[in-house]
Amino acid sequence: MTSSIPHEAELATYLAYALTHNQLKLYAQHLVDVASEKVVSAEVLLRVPQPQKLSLENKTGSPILSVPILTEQWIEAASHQGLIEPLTEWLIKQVAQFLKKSAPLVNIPLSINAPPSILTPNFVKFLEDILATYDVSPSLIMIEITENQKPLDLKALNNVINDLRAMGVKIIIDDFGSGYATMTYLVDLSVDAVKIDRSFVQKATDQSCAYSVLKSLIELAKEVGLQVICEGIENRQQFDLVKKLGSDVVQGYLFSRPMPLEMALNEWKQHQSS
Ligand code: G
Ligand code: MN
Repeated sequence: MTSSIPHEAELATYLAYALTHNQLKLYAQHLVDVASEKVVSAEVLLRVPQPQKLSLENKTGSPILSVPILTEQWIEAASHQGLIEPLTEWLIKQVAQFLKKSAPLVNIPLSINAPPSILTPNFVKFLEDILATYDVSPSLIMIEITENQKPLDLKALNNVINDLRAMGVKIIIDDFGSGYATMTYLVDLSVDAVKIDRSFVQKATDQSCAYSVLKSLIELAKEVGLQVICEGIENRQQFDLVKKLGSDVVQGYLFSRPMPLEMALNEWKQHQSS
């Protein structure tokens, strides 16, 4: 076994294998309304089994990995190796099937992470078709736009966003405040909400500078009429702080760890009846 970090092409090979062999798993993490502390939605998170478990071998015949690969690294590799589209289409199909199956029990909106590169007119068509096939309301779908490294055609992106919003899909800017194009996103894209990057929340309880930045980011988003989500809430102190600063919704280990979709469904059922 080598200890080197594998090349993106190797990761993409694993990912393609896992995708075609049905080995990818979807998890969900709750989002909670700040005022009522009730679950209002959930974020869908991809879990890729570590390659040792895929029993694949590299060219020299030995298992490749000894370092865990983070989800972000899989997504990066998929983006650069032409796999992000099939991956996202697979994910959307799974989500639509899950929403259809759970509809008689609970109706909880699910958010999906999508890099801007895949938000094209074809994507809109694909989503529309899948939702129609499974008879799922677009109001149960939210898209979290993650940031791209590459410069973007923001006008084209905003056209896609407008089409998605016209369908009833909600759009969230993910990791707000941390990307190089954050302010441009805010100015040029018409979205519903921002999710403030967890680094600000986590530093804000003991760093006055981070506190000021967090306060300003929340005020800025509210000023332009957006809903504010704060992520990475791990304790009551952080929750009380973002509540005081006006966050509408929170996500984090204080309320829920990411869990398999089926487990999340059971929790929602209990939650609804309590
Ligand atoms: O930025 P994004 O919305 O994609 O965030 C989702 C990621 O954040 C998931 O990988 C999840 O495991 C992680 N996460 C969720 N809640 C917490 C938390 O309270 N603390 C930390 N450190 N990470 C979290
Ligand atoms: Mn996200």
